[in-house]
Amino acid sequence: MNQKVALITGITGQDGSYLAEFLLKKGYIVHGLKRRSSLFNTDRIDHLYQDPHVENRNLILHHGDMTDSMNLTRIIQETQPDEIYNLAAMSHVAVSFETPEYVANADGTGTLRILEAVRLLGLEKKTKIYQASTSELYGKVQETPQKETTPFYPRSPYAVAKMYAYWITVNYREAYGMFACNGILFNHESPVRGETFVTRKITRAASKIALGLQDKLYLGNLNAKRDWGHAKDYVRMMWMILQADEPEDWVIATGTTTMVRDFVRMAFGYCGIELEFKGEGVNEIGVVKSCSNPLYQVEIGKEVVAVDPRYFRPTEVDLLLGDPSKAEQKLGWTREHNLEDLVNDMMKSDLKLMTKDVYLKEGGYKIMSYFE
Ligand code: NDP
Ligand code: GDR
Repeated sequence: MNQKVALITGITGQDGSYLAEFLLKKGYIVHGLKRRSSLFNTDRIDHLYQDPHVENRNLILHHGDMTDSMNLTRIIQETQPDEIYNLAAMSHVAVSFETPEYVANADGTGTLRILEAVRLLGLEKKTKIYQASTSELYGKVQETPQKETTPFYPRSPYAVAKMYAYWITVNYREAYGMFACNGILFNHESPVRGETFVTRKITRAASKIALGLQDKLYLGNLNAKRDWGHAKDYVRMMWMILQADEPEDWVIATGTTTMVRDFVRMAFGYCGIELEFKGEGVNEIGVVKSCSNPLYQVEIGKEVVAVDPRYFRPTEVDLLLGDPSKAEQKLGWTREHNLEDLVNDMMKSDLKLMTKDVYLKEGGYKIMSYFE
């Protein structure tokens, strides 16, 4: 049997890296779109890297950009993919308020470029397309929990761009009979989550504070509620969506929602540090109430969490809670990780990472001076 060929845009991101690993294990040839950058940007997929001088590689990277139609069309023509996973996007909601036009171009029109390239190349009947849609589409929510039929009300330039991408995917499916699907994914995280998303910012800071490498964690809205899942469970679902009998749109979520403040509590709790929150709004602080783990020397009563309004968004999404029952019932999707597993996985990884800094601080300077 011929090996299946997949093209992943955004392969260097969190989801792209897990998906590439997943598809390679399934025996796919995986092509990935990667941006040129002045520093190496392939950290998350370096463990999958194959020497370009070796024959029969099954992971091949191509330079490209979602804003460049000709580049995307050429790569699709050359790779003739059976499946395209369109994961590339400027994915940070807060940053999208600062770069709205770019986000419209990369996240919105970028999706059109992929769909149109497939059509122009006459691949409508061969190439299936997965579009990385988002729970941010629900924004100011009209119904809770949110499901496939819940109306959208986007609340950021990111969400508005993704709304265009959502509908153009539906339109190409209906107009040209393409197997093009939206996965409406609720927040999903992992040890390789970008460092400026709230969960990773928290697990990195909790690890550093526990190890005495940082004093305080500054956050924005502690009251926001999110339905957080594990990225590993979610990339499996992306693949399942393209193996379904019919092209459809699917909500992927855990069905539970948690406040940012409680995620903070859980992360510190992993280190045996109990926090107490005092005050309200911009004056709210988190102080250390107790510490049961002798490995971590944090002072009782120390203020370790504070609110900084610079992290507030001009328009916020207060509550997201997804209903994944369609995916569970029709595709048999199940999750292997709950929120506690996720926090543990992220904290374990970040503590390991930060411990390296402790060793470097203690012994590294001596080693460095040896080379000078
Ligand atoms: P990341 O931010 O971790 O990864 C985004 C990827 O897109 C990176 O590989 C990035 O490249 C690439 N990229 C950004 N802009 C461009 C561009 N102009 N041209 C080519 N590549 C580009 O996101 P995630 O992995 O978390 O998310 C994957 C997708 O799923 C995104 O579309 C996101 O919007 C969407 N999504 C994510 C959810 C989540 O909770 N994680 C939930 C719902 C949807 P580089 O590494 O060079 O920056
Ligand atoms: P989100 O994720 O906006 O939901 O988008 P993020 O982790 O950035 O924010 C979640 C919630 O936490 C609040 N928050 C903070 N957020 C950040 N980043 N930094 C802070 O200091 C902070 N303090 C509080 C936010 O206001 C928000 O309410 C993610 C991205 O992956 C999108 O690409 C994806 O589409 C959606 O999830 C589903």
